[in-house]
This record gives sequence, C-alpha cells and structure tokens, in this order.
Amino acid sequence: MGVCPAVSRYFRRWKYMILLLLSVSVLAWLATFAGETVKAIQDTHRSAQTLEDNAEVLRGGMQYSWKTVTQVFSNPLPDTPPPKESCPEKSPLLHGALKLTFEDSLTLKEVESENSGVAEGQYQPPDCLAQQSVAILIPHRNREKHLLYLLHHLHPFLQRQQLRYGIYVIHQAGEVTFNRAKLLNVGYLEALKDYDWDCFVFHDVDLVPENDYNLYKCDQQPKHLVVGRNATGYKLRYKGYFGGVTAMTKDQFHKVNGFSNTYWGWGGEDDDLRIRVELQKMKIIRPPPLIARYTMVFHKRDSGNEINKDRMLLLGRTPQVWRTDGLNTCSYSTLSVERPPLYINVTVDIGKPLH
Ligand code: UDH
Ligand code: MN
Repeated sequence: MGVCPAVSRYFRRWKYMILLLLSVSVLAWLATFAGETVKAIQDTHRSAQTLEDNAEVLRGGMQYSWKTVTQVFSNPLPDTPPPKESCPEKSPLLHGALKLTFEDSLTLKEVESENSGVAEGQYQPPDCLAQQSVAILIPHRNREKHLLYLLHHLHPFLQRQQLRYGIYVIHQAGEVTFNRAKLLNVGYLEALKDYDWDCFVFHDVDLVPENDYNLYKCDQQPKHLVVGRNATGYKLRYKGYFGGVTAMTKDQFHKVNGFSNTYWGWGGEDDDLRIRVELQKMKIIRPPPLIARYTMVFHKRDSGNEINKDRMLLLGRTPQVWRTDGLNTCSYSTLSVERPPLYINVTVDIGKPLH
C-alpha cells in the first residue's frame, strides 16, 4: 500500500542481517556482564581473606589492650569470639527435678571454682547464641548464707538453660527499713547501664528453684515462677500472688513504670506490681505447678523489715499514682558497684520512708 515494491524487497533482504547483528551484540553484552560479576565475587573473597588475616594479627598482637578495654566498660564477655548458631529452643542440658543441697560448710571459693565460665557475674553459652539475655536481680541485706546457696544452685541452673545472664545483688546500705521493690527498680536501672538485657528476673535471695524446666526466660506476658514452695506445701500462696520470683521483659517492666518506691517493710509491693500489670491489660502466666517449685531456705522475719501496716492503703491508690511512682521517680545514690567473680554487687542508699 503506497510502499514501492523495490524498497520492500530491499528491506526483506536486510531484515535477517539486522536481526543477526542485534543477537550478536546482546550475547556480547551478557558475556561482559558475567565476567564482571565473577570478578566482583573474586574481589569479595579476596577482601574477606585480608580481613581475616588482619583479625588474626590483631588477635595475637592486641590481646592485652582488648582486655583493658573490656575492663574499662566492665563487660567481661566480648573476649569470647561471638558464637555462630542460635541455641536450640529447648536446651539439651536440662535435667528436670534437681537434688538440692544446703551444706553448712559450703564456701564462696568452692562455688567460684565450680563456675569457672562465669566472669564478673556474667556468662554466655560457649558454643551457641543464647535465645535471651537475662538479668537476675536479687534484693539483699544481711542474708549472706542464703546468697551463697542461691549462687551455688543458680549458676549451673542458668548455664544448663543456655542463657546469657548476669546476676545482680542489690544491697541496701544502712539500717533503715528494708524496701525490696525500690531495690529492684535500682537493679533494673543499674543493670541496663551494663548491657541491654532482654529479660529481668526479680528474685528473692532465699528461694532456690527445684526443677530446671522452670525457664528463666521472658514471655509475651509477665511470668510468675513460684507456684509452690516447700513452706506452703507447694501451693500458690493466694490467687493473684505475684511475689518471690517473677520475670518481665525490659519493655513490660518499663510499661508499668516498674515497682512502686513507697513500700517500706514487708508486704504489698508484689501485689502493687500485679495491679500495674493488670492496668496495662497484661495477663500473668505461670509454668505448670510440678515444675514451678522452690525450696525456701528457712528464716525468721528480719529486723528492719517489719510488716508494712500501710500496705492496704497504698494498694488502693495504685491506679491513681502508678504513673508518678516508679522507675521514673526512683531516686537513689549508688555507693559502690563491685564485680567479684560470681555476681555484680550494687550497694545503694535508697533513702528512708517519708514518715
Ligand atoms: N530481704 C533481705 N534482707 C532483709 C529482708 C529482706 O535480703 O532483711 C530480701 C531477700 O531477698 C528476701 C526478700 O527480701 O528473700 C523478701 O523478704 P522475706 O524473705 O523476708 O519475705 P518472706 O515473704 O518472709 O519470705 C516473710 C517473713 C517470714 C516470717 C516467718 C514466720 N513464720
Ligand atoms: Mn523469704
């Protein structure tokens, strides 16, 4: 149609030639591209090798200064090369029910020598990456023997659970009335200065877990770990009890503004925390009763920790005051932070009751 037949013939003859030329140039371009990719891969391998060589030299030559750096930051763990794979969901090292011993003759030196993998109160599994990092916070005053028994059992227990962990003992200085909840707030704030822990376990010094299936890991909801103890015939003390040993993630505890700082003396602070948790529409979970069992080392009521007669009054005010009484208003002065082999010892002045 309107195209002269001579031109049409001419185009048909060259059409195959043009197609051939086009295919050849596409092939040539692909070949160049492949060549460059191979070269890039080779380069990456080469530089990885160089990095490894350099690291080898550094490992040998800079060991001393690396140690010095870890001392400055008080984090003894980076010396260990980072493990490769995640630890399994269920640790293969668990025993189940344990035989606990409370030998009068036990010494700290013995417990230290049983736990050579622990440095400055911290540990991480040697050959896998822990699923969670957990700070164990223990409020303390005048209970050295209980602390010794707890360290003796808790270190191997946590190691069998393949956790990365640190044990913090928050020691209340002075003689004024004891305040368990405020000490635990201090523990949370101080532990976060060392490391960005995933999970916090608030732990009475005299409660020793009897079964290592009772995992010291945090869950979607706040977890209460002491369903039963020898002293109560292994029954929950009362419905809603949230004391003794509890586990909350960093975020769950932050969300409730931590514990109240105003419970001086014995009782109420754990119920207050339960109210805070419930106000946030969180739900307390517990492991099965046969697993969540503890032995409480026998003790009498401590002097300086008398029953808090105001506790019912305070509990009534929690929904109104939790926002302005807790982590965000926890004032204290840290007197010392010591790092013996098996725990981090934070000694703190937390002040005194208002009246
Ligand atoms: N705590 C201390 N020193 C004290 C008081 C308390 O370290 O002087 C810590 C310690 O971690 C303890 C926790 O706070 O485990 C809770 O205190 P508690 O063990 O006195 O509380 P519990 O409910 O005892 O176990 C209540 C009094 C026991 C009376 C026994 C009479 N039958
Ligand atoms: Mn007790």
